[in-house]
Amino acid sequence: MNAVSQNLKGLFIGAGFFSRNHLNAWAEVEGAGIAAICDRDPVRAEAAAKEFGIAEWVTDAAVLQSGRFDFVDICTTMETHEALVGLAVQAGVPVIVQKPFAPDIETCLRIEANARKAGVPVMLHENFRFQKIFRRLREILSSGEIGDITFGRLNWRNDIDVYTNQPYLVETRRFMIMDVGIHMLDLARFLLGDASEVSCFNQSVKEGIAGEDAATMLLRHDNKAVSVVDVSYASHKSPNPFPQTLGEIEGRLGTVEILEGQVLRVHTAAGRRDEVIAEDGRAWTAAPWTQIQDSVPRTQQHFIDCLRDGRDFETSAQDSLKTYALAEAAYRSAASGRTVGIAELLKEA
Ligand code: NAD
Ligand code: 89V
Repeated sequence: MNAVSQNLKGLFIGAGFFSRNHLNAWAEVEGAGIAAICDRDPVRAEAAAKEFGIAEWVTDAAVLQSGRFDFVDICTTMETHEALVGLAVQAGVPVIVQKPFAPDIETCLRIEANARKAGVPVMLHENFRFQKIFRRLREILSSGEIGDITFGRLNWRNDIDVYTNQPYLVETRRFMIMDVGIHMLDLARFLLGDASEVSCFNQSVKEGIAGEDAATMLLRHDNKAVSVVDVSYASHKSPNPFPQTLGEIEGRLGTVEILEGQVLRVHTAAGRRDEVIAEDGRAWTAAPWTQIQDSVPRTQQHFIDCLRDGRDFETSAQDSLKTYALAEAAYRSAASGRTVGIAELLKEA
């Protein structure tokens, strides 16, 4: 039962494919609860309200104007985000909004500027950095055990049938970089620091899709580290490594490999050790999605904790502009064959 807490009351928008993970997670989050669910499809809205014990269901997000909500969780696809975040900003309601923020950097800049000018906090629900394995990897890197970071490789390559659950991806022109590349670019910034230049090659491998389903990006980070970020839904391996991000981070004193089975393999002069990151073991998670599902309560708890304490979100809209500028630079690099800097893109605000 989703007992709406005596604390912050939320509106949830978007009872589609991924919403179950958000709604299961909200039942765990301390200090907040979902008071109403909105979907433009009344059948979906009513069914989700019934399944998750949510008192009210509606089909029009204009309910944000009612003054009854302390926050809104927007779990819809990217082309709807400017309008829905705009409604929340107009109503002065803080927002957590699913990735991708918006299809292009211009729209991301517009949404962020509108919210900032109104003083309404907006967080991107970008949950890969909230996966347990990457929280632990960040701790190891911050400890200095492998020294200053010099190189990183992050890859997400599999052939999961993503199209059955998310059919809109077949028609999405900016597909792989915006769907999964954005997770990798945020991870690259989280693990290696901000980046300022991108070179990218895109591929469209699967027949009949509108956009790219594979992308290989080379990043130059501000600390002079270099990273290779590659993503593909057209890579055939058995067992299928979905939804694991694999790779390695190299430093002046050692390396941490990110291996299958959620293993961090730490190599230093002192020797080599494996850290196996265990899943949380929730009743509502299930293979192969568990690694992603476990990150959702952690992401949403971060949003609520920061909201209550008045702290900046790790993935605030303002900070995330640097991730979306990297995605925009990747598309412009793939189209032009040039390396593209993000400074010029962020200046377009
Ligand atoms: P979906 O299309 O299955 O569901 C979206 C729902 O929102 C639909 O039911 C639709 O009717 C509703 N909707 C759209 N516009 C609306 C509006 N203006 N008012 C009310 N309802 C509206 O989408 P999905 O597959 O659940 O994905 C949603 C978002 O989550 C996407 O941006 C996707 O990239 C992201 N996603 C993230 C993760 C992750 O966090 N790791 C995983 C999968 C999907
Ligand atoms: O996480 C996501 O954004 C989904 C995926 C299939 C990668 O899990 O699209």
